[in-house]
Order: sequence, then C-alpha cells, then structure tokens
Amino acid sequence: MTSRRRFLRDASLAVVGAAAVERTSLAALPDAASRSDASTAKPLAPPNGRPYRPVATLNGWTLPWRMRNGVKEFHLVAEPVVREIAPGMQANLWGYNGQSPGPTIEVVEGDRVRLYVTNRLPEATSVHWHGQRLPNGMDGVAGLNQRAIAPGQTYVYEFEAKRPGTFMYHPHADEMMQMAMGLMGFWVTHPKDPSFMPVDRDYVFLINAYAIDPGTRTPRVNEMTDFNLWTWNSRAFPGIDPLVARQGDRVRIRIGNLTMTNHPIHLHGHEFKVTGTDGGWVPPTAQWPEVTTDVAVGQMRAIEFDATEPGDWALHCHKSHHTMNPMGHDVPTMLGVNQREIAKKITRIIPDYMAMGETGASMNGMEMPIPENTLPMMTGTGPYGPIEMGGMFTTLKVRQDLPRDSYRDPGWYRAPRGTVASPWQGSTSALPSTHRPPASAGKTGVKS
Ligand SMILES: [Cu+2]
Repeated sequence: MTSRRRFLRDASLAVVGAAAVERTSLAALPDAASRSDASTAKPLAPPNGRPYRPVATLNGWTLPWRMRNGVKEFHLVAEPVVREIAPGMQANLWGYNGQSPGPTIEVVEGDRVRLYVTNRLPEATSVHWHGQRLPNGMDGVAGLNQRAIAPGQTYVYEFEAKRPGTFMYHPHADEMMQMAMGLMGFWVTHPKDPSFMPVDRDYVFLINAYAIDPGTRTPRVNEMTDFNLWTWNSRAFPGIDPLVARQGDRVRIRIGNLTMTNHPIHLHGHEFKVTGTDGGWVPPTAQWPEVTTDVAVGQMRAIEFDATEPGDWALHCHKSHHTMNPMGHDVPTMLGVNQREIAKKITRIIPDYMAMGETGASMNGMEMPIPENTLPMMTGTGPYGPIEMGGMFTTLKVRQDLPRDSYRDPGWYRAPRGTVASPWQGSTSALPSTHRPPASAGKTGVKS
C-alpha cells in the first residue's frame, strides 16, 4: 500500500515537474548550447569571472555558461546522440548537449557553480561530479544522495568548486549501461592564481571504449571485457585530431579514464612528468621523468613537458590491441602457415576469399572488404605510407613556425634532409659484422 501510494505520488510529481519545466522554467534556465561537429573547438576564453588559460578539448568543446548574481550557471542535457567515431563510422550513443563525451566544464577555484541537468534519455539518470569536494547531497549517486532524475525532469546541482585540478562527470544511475553508451564529460577547475603552474597549451581528453560489432552502430552495453573500439573522447584513429604545439611551448595533457581497464599512455620524442593526479597537483620534488604513464580505471592524470623537438610524434596507448580498430579479435594466428592449397579450394566456394597472415598481419596498403559503417583494423596514411594503426593513437605535432595560440593542423612534418631512416645504399661489406655469438652466449642469439 505504502509503495503504491509512493509510486503514485512520485509519478504525479514527475508529470508536474516535466510539464512545468517544459512550459515555464526552461525559459528561465541558461541556454543549453549544443554541438554536433566532432572537430576540436578553439579553447573558450572566459568572457567573465576570474581569468585563466582555457583548455583545448580533443575533438570536443567547452560548455558556455551564464553568470547570474556571481554564480556560474551551466545547463547539461543528457540525450541520445550520433557520434562519428572516425570518418566512415557513426555510432548511436548517449551524451550531453549533442555530443559524447559531453562538453568540458571549466571553472575557477572558489567559483559558485550551479548546474541544471535535463534528462532527455528514455531512463532515469544522475550526474556524479567525480573527484570534487562538495556537499553530500550534490554527489550524484542516485538512491544514495538524491532521487534519480526521471526522463523529462530537470534537476539542479549547486556547490563551490573548492579544489583546483582535473575532474570528470558521469552518471551514477544504471552506470554500466549509461557509460557503455558514452555518457560522460571532463571538468577542469583552474587555480585562482593564474601564475600557478602556467602552461602554453592545456589539452584534455577522456579515455573510453565501446563494443560495437562490425556492421552495426549501437554499443553492446552488457560487454565487460571484450571491447573493440578503443577511443579518446569517443574518437578512434584516424579520427583523433593531432595535438599541436609551437616549439618550446610548455604543454599539459590531462587524461581521465572511464573504461574498464588501464591504459599506459606513451609519448614519443619527449620525457614528461606527471604533475597532477586524482587528488591534486604533485609537488615538484615528488615528480619523476617518464615516457609512459599508466592511467588506471577511474583515474585522472595530468602530464607536462616542454615541446622542444620538432616533428610528428606518436602519442598512443601502449597496449597494442588498443591501437587497433575492430576485426583484429578472435582471428587465429597464421604466421608461417602456408595457406596456398587450402585457399585454392576455398576460392572455388567464396571467390573473394583472401588468404592472410602468413607473413604477418600487415595489409601493405591493400583494402580488405569490410561491413558497412566499420573502421578498418589498421589504417591511416602518413607521408611515408600506411601507418597501420587504429584506436587510441594520434600525434603530437611540434612546429617552430606555428603561430602562438593556433590549434590548426600544420600538416605532415617535413624532416630536414638526411634526418630520415632510409635504405642502405653502400656495400654490405662496409656493415658491422654479424658473426654468431659464441655458444656460451646461449642459443637464442641473433640470426647471422
Ligand atoms: Cu589502452
């Protein structure tokens, strides 16, 4: 009886709430800006409030706000979206304000922040402000800290952004389903003092992953481990924009991981230091140089370096399956297997059949027929041929002549003459000898 009465009360509240929000109060809410373009938007210079250097969201954007009586007001709308994962593949996802992930929220330490969240999803949701110090009732765990936001309802969250640093936001209601659908976003609280740890470029992205079977476009939401699209901000190589820097720039990259596994993020050509973690900034005496840092599940990391070396430097997850797109899974190893005779027989039944893998998995630029709306497993072309990557791979492009504050792709690096690895043209007798090592050195030695 109690539960029935309570159900009726909740249902009528929801109806009144939804109607009221749609007819009157939505007009009073801050504009819920929306964006469907998957390119990297220019950093949003703050039009009001305390000054800071805005971040660049990789293949994303920052949500504009309204300043009202000293409070920064944002309006997030949770809704179904279509996201281009890379040219040639679109996914049906859930996101905020037209995109998955949602827009980045940027505020300053000490700001009073009010966030309206409208639910246009077919099920209840909530927003958890991952890593923030806030009143318990604003923490966003549905059932624990608040009622879930029913479809059609608008909820309001309000708190002071107490701690500067790197944060994320994501639902804490039917989480497995909603995060598997791409519902998440980035949050940066800038320090009150703009001279604290200044950088010239501050990039942010979320690590996410999807299980979308070849030829389909909606994630399999119950997948626990076998994901096949490893993405940064719901983009896979070659759909991830390059990170660009002017030579000598101090660069920060902030990364948040909302997948179900860890990702060792590796940068070529430079050493960096982990300057920020989930809990805040790392004191300089506790930082050590790295070229790879592991970002574990649910963690945020900020890395920093001086972009001193001109060129196109790979930036990728070092788990090699995470730098591939679908089709590379559940395939038997054919290395060294002579398939010529069996291939002849199969071709009689399937004329398009291609025997593959005998010398390796490289396609050497050949195109394999793949289902519609599916990305090739290894793809992308650079100035010297096929790059044969996918997933969590992009480049850091460092240029001497890049204008300050320009984020446009400068194209491929033109290496100075004589600085590119090339075929040996001289006599083989001029090469260092390749004598077999003595037997005592073991039998696993180098081939002569
Ligand atoms: Cu990875």
